[in-house]
Amino acid sequence: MHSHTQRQTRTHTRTQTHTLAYTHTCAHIHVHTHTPCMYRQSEQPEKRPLRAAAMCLGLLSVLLLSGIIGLYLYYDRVYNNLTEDRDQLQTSYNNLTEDRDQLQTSYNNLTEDRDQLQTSYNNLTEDRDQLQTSYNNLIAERDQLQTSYNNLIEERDQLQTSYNNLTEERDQLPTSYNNLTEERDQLQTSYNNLTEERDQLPTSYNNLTEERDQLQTSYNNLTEERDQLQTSYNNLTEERDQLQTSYNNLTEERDQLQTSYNNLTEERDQLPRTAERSGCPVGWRKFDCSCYFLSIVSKTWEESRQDCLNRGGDLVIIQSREEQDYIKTFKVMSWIGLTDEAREGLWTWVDNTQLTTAEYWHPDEPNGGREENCGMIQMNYDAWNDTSCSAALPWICEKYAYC
Ligand SMILES: [Ca+2]
Ligand SMILES: [Ca+2]
Ligand SMILES: [Ca+2]
Repeated sequence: MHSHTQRQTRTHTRTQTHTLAYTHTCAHIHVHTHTPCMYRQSEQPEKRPLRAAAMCLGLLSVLLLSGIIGLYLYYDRVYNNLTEDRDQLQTSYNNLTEDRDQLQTSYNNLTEDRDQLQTSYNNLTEDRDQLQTSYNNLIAERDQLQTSYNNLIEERDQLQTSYNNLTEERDQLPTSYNNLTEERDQLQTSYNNLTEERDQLPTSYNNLTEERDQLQTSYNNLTEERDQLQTSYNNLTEERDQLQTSYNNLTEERDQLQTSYNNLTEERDQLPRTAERSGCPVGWRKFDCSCYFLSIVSKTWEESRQDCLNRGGDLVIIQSREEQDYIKTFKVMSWIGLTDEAREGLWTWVDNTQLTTAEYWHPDEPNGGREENCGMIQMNYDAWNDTSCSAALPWICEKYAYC
């Protein structure tokens, strides 16, 4: 109905426009041309435009009135329609408001539910994490239990083996028991024998202790003797070494002396007249009215005397301080012709004269008694000492010369 009303409005407006255009055409002709509307050239020229204008105004008024009425009807209907639409809209608005409030309420409820769900979700997540941890712990415990179970299985198998071994040993035990009983009886017999021997042991122990003490004493004595022998051996070894050295030195000296002797013999043969002029043989030295010979080797007192006798003299007889001082210049510990071999304490020269003075003896000499019966030049050469006649010493011969 609304669109029909609009269509009527447009048709009415088009008709009104056509009418206006027609009216305008007449006015136009009248205003812009000096030629008047010549429909009726018989009418008066002063009344015709007014009439036409009145007619146009009447037509226009009719047309305007009809248009206003039409518009009034049209807008009244439109107003009713709008009012109806507005009420419907108001109703819809109220419904929508109510729906919005319900939706707001639902939204709030949903928000609250969502928050509760979020809280529940967080709690569940936490519970899940705890469960995961517990699960992991359980897995670890299960693995440990599995390991323990395996160990227990292994131990059980070992125990089973041990049990089997023990069972076997138990079955063998009666036999072992019989053997042990037999051994025990033998041990009892041995024990009785040992008891008897033990009773005899104190006596044996005492005997053994005594023997041990004797052996200890013998051992100590042997140890002491061994030490002494070791010391003696060491001393003997040292003495032997010294003797060997002395022997070597003496051998060397002997060789040198032999050489000297040969040289002197040669000189003696070449100088016989010189020796004879001095009044002493070659190799002898002259002092006062005597010739003196000093040996270059060592012999016993008796052998020395015999050598002097062979040379036409005898062991030296010291009869004065001057002669003693001369003998001192020889600087040799040597035999002299004095002895108490025939009678202890009675010192006699080799010419059988008796010693008449003691001034040449060294202090405390003579002191040898029957052990020392021959006189010698003492170690400082200006006094005498009595010593064993079998000792080996150089010697001094004396024979008288012309003076
Ligand atoms: Ca003399
Ligand atoms: Ca004597
Ligand atoms: Ca002496």
